[in-house]
Amino acid sequence: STSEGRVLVPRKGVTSITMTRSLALVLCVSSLAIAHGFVAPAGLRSVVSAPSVNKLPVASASASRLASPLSPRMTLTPSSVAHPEQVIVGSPLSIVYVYDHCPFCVRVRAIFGAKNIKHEVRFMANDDIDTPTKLVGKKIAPIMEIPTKNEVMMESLDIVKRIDEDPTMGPSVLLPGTDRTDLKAWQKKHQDLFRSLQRPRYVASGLLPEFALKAGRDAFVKNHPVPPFEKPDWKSDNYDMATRYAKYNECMGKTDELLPQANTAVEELEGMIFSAKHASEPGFGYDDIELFARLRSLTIIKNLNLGAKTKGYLEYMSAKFDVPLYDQMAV
Ligand SMILES: N[C@@H](CCC(=O)N[C@@H](CS)C(=O)NCC(=O)O)C(=O)O
Repeated sequence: STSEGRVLVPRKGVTSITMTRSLALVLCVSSLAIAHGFVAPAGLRSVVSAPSVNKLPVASASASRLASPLSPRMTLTPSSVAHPEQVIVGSPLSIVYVYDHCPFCVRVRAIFGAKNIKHEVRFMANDDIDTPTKLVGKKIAPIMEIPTKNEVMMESLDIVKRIDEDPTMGPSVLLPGTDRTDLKAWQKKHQDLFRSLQRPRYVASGLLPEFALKAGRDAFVKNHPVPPFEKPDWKSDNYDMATRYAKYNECMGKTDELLPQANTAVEELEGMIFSAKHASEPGFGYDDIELFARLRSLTIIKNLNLGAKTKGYLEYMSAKFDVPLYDQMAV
């Protein structure tokens, strides 16, 4: 059991059924709320935790929504962030094949959002080998397809460049990257800490599309070690799935120890972000694509104290890139 009362279980049916029911109820509550105008569609993720959802009557969910003010993200979207005119390039639309949690995938979603290019986001299950293999010959995300041009691409930054520089998709919006070694060093320094916090939470949230089914969760847990394990050892026959899930649960159980460390780590970001509208002094560009994609993952960590500047940056970029944060489904 975790400090949040969640358990990650590899194969037993009980948790899966509970999760499925919870998800169904959450979707019902959310769509009801949306239908009544209480919640913007992005608020679909304002979800109560899995153990308590069964106890929550629909009426009280709606009532609490009414009582609480709109989050800044929801009020920012229409009013404060300028979006270019929507671009529609042919039919069928361009498709991005992604996992929601994947920062490389967020880069690609971000450039489509920043240029306001109408596109389709196709979330793959984490164990889906066929879809990516048919497109590019291996299991990888992100992949971008422009059906009208018979074009398929992988490599996130190549895709970002391809889309940013295509004049048929509107004028370029990105300034070159400024080689932010400070941000890269920050990320490297805290990589283990954030892996320990984020990886179990992606799976435990129960709401990321790539983990909707047990097979997707199993594939992720099998392929992504939690520190201090190294990938080859973790994936080897030295461990079975029950052990791997047990290690994920151990990480969740260390929340009280890890969260204060994470709070200290994110304080360092405050001095590295120039403003909500651009992380680097010259202006909005590749640095923001890369930084937002990385920092968005922090928002899956419930009770993480992001500084005002970092929070403002994430909320602004989330609206500009049209990629929602995890705030309201944080675990
Ligand atoms: N250099 C690639 C890296 C992409 C990448 O590593 N994607 C991960 C997902 S976060 C992946 O697909 N790994 C293989 C797998 O999950 O099986 C890019 O920038 O697009």
